[in-house]
Amino acid sequence: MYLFLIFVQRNKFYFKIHIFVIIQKIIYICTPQNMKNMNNVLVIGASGQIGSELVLALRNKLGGNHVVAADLRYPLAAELAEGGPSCKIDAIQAQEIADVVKKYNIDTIYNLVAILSATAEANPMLGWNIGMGSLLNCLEVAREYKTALFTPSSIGAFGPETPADKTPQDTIQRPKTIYGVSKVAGELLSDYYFKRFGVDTRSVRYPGLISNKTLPGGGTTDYAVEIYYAAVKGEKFICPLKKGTFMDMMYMPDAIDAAIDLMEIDPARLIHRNAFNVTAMSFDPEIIYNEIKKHYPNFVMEYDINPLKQSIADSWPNSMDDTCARVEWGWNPKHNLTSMTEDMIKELKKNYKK
Ligand code: AKB
Repeated sequence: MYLFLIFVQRNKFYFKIHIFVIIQKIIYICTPQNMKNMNNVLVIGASGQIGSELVLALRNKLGGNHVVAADLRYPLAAELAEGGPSCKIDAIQAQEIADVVKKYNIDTIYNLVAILSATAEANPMLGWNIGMGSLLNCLEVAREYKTALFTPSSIGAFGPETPADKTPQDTIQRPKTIYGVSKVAGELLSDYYFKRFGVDTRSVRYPGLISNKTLPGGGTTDYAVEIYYAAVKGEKFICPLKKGTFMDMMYMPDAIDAAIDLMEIDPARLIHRNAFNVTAMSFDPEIIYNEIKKHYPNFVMEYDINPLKQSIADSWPNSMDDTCARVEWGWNPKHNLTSMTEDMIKELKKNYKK
């Protein structure tokens, strides 16, 4: 009995966490569901890091003909062009979006058009014009044609004044990058269109996304993808961020689930809309390096700090609290650093031999 009490005492913290998670799940399961159907979906930015995987997942679920893949870069890669309808859309031209929405009787738009943080910082006007221009056009089309709209936000929507650890859902948002400023403006505008016009806008604040299919471009979290490529190719990795720089991260299959699950959930369940904190893991360069070294013991990483990326990373959270997403729409990522690393290496090995 005495030993049992010591065991309970030592593990009290973990018991509390388990009970909390179980209560969340019970609340979620017991609340009646009235799923929102997506019938015909338009993905704008289909060739990008999220889009190229989201289109395939949606086609798998809804059928190829029900998912239109659109991008400025046209024609699309064979995998996207062959599985269903595809077209060229310049998201800065509202009429081009409206024409496709009309033609295919679209009820849900995924607007994935964005210039990532580091690139946007090098050309702020471009970052703002592309991010806000495409969003405003999508919001207007969504209002006119009564479609739902998903537009990702980011951990970039937070800034140095935000609590860095377990960043709450509702907190200070004073980002110091043009990317972050446009993400906060996007969250506010999307909430505005919901409240003022009833447009069904929904969004998540994505952390760094790690994919084995499409490379990101110009983001602050890109190192966490590039490090896997270096390891599998047998190259030395030069890390642009300092040891101790913690950021939230997520494996792409979880990011795709988030984008689909949120758009399907009964709207009556949503207290928040734009945008939900979602995360799957938080690590610094040393932690991911050591995880990869379990597979490649001779893998070498050196540091050459990129001051722009470092300053951006320093202004972002170390780890977010995503309880609201878990409670309101059942967010529950499947991958942690260990399972992601195993899968990344397995998949990349198919294309790159050491
Ligand atoms: C970036 O690094 O800019 C993006 C993001 C976290 O939004 N990956």
